Amino acid sequence: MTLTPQVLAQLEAQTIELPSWAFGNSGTRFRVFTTPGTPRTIEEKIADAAQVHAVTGLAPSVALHIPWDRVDDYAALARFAQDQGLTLGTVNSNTFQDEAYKFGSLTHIDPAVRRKAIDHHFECLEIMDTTGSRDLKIWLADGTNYPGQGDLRGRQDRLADSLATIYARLGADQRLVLEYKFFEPAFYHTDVPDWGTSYAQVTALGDRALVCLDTGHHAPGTNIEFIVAQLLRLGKLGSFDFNSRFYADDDLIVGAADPFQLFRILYEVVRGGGLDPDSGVAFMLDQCHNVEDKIPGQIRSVLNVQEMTARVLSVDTEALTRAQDTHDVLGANGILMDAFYTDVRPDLAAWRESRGLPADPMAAFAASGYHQQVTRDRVGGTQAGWGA
Ligand code: PSV
Ligand code: MN
Ligand code: MN
Repeated sequence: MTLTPQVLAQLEAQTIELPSWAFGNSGTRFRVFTTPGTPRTIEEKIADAAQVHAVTGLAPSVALHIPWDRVDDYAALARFAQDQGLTLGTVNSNTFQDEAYKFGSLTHIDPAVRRKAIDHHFECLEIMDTTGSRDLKIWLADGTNYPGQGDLRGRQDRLADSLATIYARLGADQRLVLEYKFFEPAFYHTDVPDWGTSYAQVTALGDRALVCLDTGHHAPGTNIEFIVAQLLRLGKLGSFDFNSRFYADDDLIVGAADPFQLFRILYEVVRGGGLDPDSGVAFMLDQCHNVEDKIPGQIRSVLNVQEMTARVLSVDTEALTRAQDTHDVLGANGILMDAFYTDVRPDLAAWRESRGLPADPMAAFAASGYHQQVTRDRVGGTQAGWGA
């Protein structure tokens, strides 16, 4: 075993929240491919998420997206999740699919549209009251396509007002996390493009407002781990939306495109105390599976995060600090790379088995027959899709 009992104890406390929308069909603007057995309801999405947790022990909660996952009875939904061994987690608002929001939502020039968007967030908070969810996640599609189209400064001011109105409604145990994204669907400017803007806006709100970092929302070449280090230093890193990207906001399996980047990000998480259970940093996936099977896609994703966390936890931090402090440039780099290149998979498989989990969760799910079963059962109705 290269993983010490101390490392394993830290890994045991790690949880990663799954996005309900990962289980629906999704695609690009060119085509949404369908998969037999895809859920038609939020209950079916939760049942699929439970499969991920059952074979990994890593994913005990599911994030909702409203209105995609709107139901009449959220208490019943929470009970349903509980029966499946899960809890309902972050509630994601959605002000990006309504005609009224063509020119903005929380930033809109028209107070009636802003009111509508604020009321939508109040609905999300009421859902959270019922489900016991802690976090309200806000990502806005607000922005403009052409220079001069809108007043950048006025939009920031209106955003601040709208967010303050929402923040004032948060329960004592609830938090608001504001996600940034530098482009898309608006192309010239977005109203929360970067961590600095998100930080400025949430700092003005108060202690229970934090930044959400979606790993896919940065320009190519951005040093994301530096942002992680800075936000942890400032006490304002609320949550992660993990995924990976090659070119745009691809929402691919975390750690698939650039495992080393995931390692570097998680190194700063650990370094900054973000893995400590009381740090308040929430680990979530925000992914879509366009051509691969969805449940195995989610299983692979949480395992990638766990595996990379294990490698990070095996960094010889004392030796690293010594090398850094004595300006041993290549020595320090070598210590980090040694951990990155350590294959922890056999250790993790053995540890899983020792906890009553399958050594190989991907194989266990494939052998379970669940996919074949839901393919037979889920006939009729409309398969869930990204945005429905
Ligand atoms: C926007 O690109 C985003 O990352 C936000 O988190 C949304 O809630 C999510 O995608 C929806 O898929
Ligand atoms: Mn996201
Ligand atoms: Mn995104």
